[in-house]
Amino acid sequence: MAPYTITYFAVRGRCGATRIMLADQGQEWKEIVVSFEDWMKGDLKKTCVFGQLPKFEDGGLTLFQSNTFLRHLGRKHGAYGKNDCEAAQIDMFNDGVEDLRTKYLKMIYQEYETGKDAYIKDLPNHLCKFEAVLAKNKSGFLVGDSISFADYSLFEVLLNHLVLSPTCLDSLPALKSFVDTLSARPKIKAFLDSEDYKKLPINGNGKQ
Ligand code: 0HH
Repeated sequence: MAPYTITYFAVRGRCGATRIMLADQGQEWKEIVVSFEDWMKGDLKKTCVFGQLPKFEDGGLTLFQSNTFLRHLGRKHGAYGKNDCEAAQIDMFNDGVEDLRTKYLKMIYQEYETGKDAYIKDLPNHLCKFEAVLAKNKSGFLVGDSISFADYSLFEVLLNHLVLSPTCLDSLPALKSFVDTLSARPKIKAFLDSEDYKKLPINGNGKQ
């Protein structure tokens, strides 16, 4: 039986990075898909600590907050650095990715028609920060010489941005190489090629 369960709407949304991480770590998981109609009944919402999905279960442990899922999996599967200093840096970069994800989601859900062009124009100012980190570290990962949960989160946010603006990495060679390398990891490649991944829209409002 799969040890992990994700309960969420039928989107990649805030579980995109978790799913990619689970796939790359060779883990199996069960998906419970919640329809808009079922969610609106309110019973499930009442059981969610912050009144929102996704929910992540690891045996008897129930978690909410998507970045918490990544941290939990990072601890369990050796993707949280080699020591406390690396772990702190991984937290820092994951928080940086979260800042970018939040800006992206605000644009997608609240100002797609009015704000998309300005968002794309401003994007290099955000992406160049990650470009500098990867160019300096040289290992191909954000921190140290092995993959961490922050790498999966950055990778997934970049995949979404490449859909929004296919040329957004053209002048950012370290980020381009990062995406190419992670996309080619066999278990990630198999997952990204799967119907399970492809059938889900990126966002819940059809914008991407
Ligand atoms: N900080 C939380 C995390 O990272 C944020 C969770 C969140 O925003 O896990 N949850 C949203 C759904 S994510 C939620 O539960 C966006 C996906 C939208 C897909 C369509 C949703 C249709 C259902 C109405 N939202 C529902 C709510 O707040 O009642």
